[in-house]
Amino acid sequence: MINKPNRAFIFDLDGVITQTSEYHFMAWKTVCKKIGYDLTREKNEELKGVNRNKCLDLIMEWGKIRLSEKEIESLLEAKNNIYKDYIKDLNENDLCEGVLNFINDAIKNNIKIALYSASRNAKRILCQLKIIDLFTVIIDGNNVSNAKPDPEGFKIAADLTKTNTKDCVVFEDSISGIEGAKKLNMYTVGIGSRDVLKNADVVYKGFKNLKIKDIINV
Ligand code: B16
Ligand code: MG
Repeated sequence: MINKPNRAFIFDLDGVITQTSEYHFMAWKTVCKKIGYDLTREKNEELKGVNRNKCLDLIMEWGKIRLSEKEIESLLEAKNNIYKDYIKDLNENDLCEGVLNFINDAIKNNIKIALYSASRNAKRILCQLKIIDLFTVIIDGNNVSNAKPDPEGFKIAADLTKTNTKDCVVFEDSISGIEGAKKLNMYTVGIGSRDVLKNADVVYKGFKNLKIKDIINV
């Protein structure tokens, strides 16, 4: 008898499991104001999934702004402090609708659950949401040298769950995350809008009403 292959679901955090992506946007918007740049929602799509330092590099490039190393460091710290203030009361009520049921169903079907988030605040958020124990593997911004759209974090997640990359499904709300996972031929499920996540294999608005059998054969 042929065994079913090992399969893994790799979840992004911000914008997939919880709506902290809005807090990242608001924190960047405040920091951008200080340097005279008006960050639009449209431009913010390009910051999703992108690590903190690279976000500021992009903002400086878009606004043609030059800053000293010291100013950069201080703005990065300011952004993170504003963000951390937004998430200080985050709790299990802040899980996106349906995502917990979806993850629990996947576990019942012997699918490994991994997280790959660019955020260095990821573990703290998983603890606050009280879901950290559901993940077999957690990769965050502290564990990778190359940020999304580089596939490094996705590859580590596949290796640590002992899953072939072709048997991994990635749930992502960012253009950069979808691009990274596609480089490894992982199956990509965009969470958000089809207009933004043009390259995802399928796109859903969220996990409400989404079943595992809509994604893979169980
Ligand atoms: P931090 P994800 C990403 O998380 C966010 O989408 C992105 O907007 C943010 O800049 C990045 O984390 C870094 O976050 O400043 O907390 O380290 O979507 O990959 O879960
Ligand atoms: Mg995200």
